Amino acid sequence: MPLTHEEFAGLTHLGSGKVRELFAVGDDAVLLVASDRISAFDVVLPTEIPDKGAVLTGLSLWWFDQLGDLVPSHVISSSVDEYPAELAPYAEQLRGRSMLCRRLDMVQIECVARGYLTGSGLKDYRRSGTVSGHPLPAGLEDGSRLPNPIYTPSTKAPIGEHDENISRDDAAGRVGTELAAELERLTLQIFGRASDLAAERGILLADTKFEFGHDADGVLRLADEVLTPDSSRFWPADAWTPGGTQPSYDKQFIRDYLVSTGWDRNPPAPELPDDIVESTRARYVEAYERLTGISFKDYLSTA
Ligand code: Q0N
Repeated sequence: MPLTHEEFAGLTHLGSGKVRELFAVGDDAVLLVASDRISAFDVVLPTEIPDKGAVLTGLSLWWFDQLGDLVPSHVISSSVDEYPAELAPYAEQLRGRSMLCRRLDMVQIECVARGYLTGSGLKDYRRSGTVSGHPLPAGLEDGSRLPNPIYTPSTKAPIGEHDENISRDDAAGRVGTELAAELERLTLQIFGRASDLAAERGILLADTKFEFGHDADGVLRLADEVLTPDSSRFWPADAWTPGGTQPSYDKQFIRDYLVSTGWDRNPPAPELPDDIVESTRARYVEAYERLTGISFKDYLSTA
């Protein structure tokens, strides 16, 4: 069954991403739900990838666990059987793909770390030689590894628009000097730990985006989903060749298929054939299993 917020008619809907939904649970909690929807070339496709929402949720939960000594997370529980009674009617739609989280006061910037140059970072570099005010060496190409990972905060753009990289001074102006410094420190520390671990498992973490917020006690917590292929660029390490677009760990079969159809990249996108759906599903499960060392079936059986 497809997942849209209409299926959770009894809950207070707080917001939607391209492929995720956020609901209020009482006054102090939220429910983050990851659908099986997928986007490519910035368009949500009409075909879902079975279990994608569960894979991304399972990965996020595993990372929150790995990072717990660096920063606390917003997660309260991901065991549907422990959720408040008002969620019981939706238990089977939520199992594996949802997280009950503390309701935070969200920091109003996106915290991005980049280990490799691509996307908006590459665009800014080509215009100015810098990204978020970091001067970079000359001669870098699409996919180049940066001398050191950099922190490139950005604005939170409304859906349909793109986040804009901002300087660290601009970030400090928006959130305050002290918090800006803490966000930078945490973002680079988390990114360093995660990219080392992923690289050991054959996956390059090109860049990633974190969101933070403060809880009712003023404690800064890591929020949203983290270090998933939707919030990050995952590249297969064995195919990395700077100087052009790198293959995507998760979406490359879909991109190649869509290009082969001659689709002009304007909505609506074409439906995906079954073999593309199945190979993409397998890639997501493979990413989960490679990174975590846990079988995806085992994850589902504990959710
Ligand atoms: C929150 N987002 C961005 C649309 C928005 N724990 C939290 N408490 C309060 N607000 C948020 C969180 C979290 N995480 C996060 N907006 C508000 C992410 N998307 C997710 C999907 O729906």
